[in-house]
Amino acid sequence: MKRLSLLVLTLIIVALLPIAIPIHVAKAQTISVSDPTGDDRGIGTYGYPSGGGVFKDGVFDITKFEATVEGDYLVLRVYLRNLGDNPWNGPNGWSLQYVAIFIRTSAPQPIERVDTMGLNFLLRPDYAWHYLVILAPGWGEPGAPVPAGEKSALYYANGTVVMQKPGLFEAKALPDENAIEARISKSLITDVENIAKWRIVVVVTSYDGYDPVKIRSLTAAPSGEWQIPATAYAKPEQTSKIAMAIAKHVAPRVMDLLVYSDEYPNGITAEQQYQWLSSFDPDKGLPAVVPSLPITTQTVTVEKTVTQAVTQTVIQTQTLIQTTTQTVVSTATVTTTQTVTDWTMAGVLGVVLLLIGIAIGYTIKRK
Ligand SMILES: [Ca+2]
Repeated sequence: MKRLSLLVLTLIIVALLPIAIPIHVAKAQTISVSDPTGDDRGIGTYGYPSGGGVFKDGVFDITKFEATVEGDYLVLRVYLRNLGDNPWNGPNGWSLQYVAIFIRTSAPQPIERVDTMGLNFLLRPDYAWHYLVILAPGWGEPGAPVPAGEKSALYYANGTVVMQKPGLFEAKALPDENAIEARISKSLITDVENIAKWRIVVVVTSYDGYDPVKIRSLTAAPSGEWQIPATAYAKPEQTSKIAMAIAKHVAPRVMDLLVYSDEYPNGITAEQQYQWLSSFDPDKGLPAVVPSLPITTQTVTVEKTVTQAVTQTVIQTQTLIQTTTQTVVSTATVTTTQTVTDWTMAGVLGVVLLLIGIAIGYTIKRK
């Protein structure tokens, strides 16, 4: 009988031990923000260049932005209405786009910047960037980071720059998805566990390897072969201000803009983009500020659904509906999936049972 009890105890301990060993914690976070289509007109008046017939409709039109943590990497994806293939064989898989992603983390940083590296607008101080990711087609070997060279670059606010490098910071096109992807090692950036709390500004414009800052310049003309025609959709009364802004270098060299923040969790409208990017003052030589001041009053309705399962997997879905005087066509979802398995109690139980088994075994042996 005693032998039977000992056998049962031993079997229980053996069964419990394997599950008491691992401590498994898995986390995944994703931000997804959509952007209106057809707003690839910069301040509202820009057209596409005609050069070489390569600037196909939609190549500068952001449709969605995603940030997600995948294993040891922060992955940023900018989706376009049309990637436009790769007419000049950019080594990273695209030729036409210059993508800038300004990141303000939720962690205070000693240095932050509001300049935009030649895009000719400023960020509002509460959107000042800690990191700037510039995604470029990647010509040249060994090459240099933009704007000195043509490789993709990760800038820190103190001026330090990391050039694209396999396994550390990768940039590539996803042609089937009309997307451009950056894959950044977590070792290069902080606060990755809080990406949903970041403030992110995404710009797409036309890449130009012959320009000093690698951004295609503007012309005040209504059409342009190798320059952005800034008055293609302008009303007659707008053209002189745009021409002066180009001359004073305060006309934003931006085709499309997306903002993600606590203030704009579901992105921005085309009208907000046009209004903010048009907030320059050529008479005073002042560039536009994004988002512009003063902050417009908005009515925001928030619907929140939280589902919790007993398996300790938490799926949190937030749907935010924004009502303004303008039509909102963008939506955003913030999904947090967290799987946490706590083996502490199982471990303690296993050890206690093991000690009991040894004690009983010792007692039996003494008898
Ligand atoms: Ca867009």
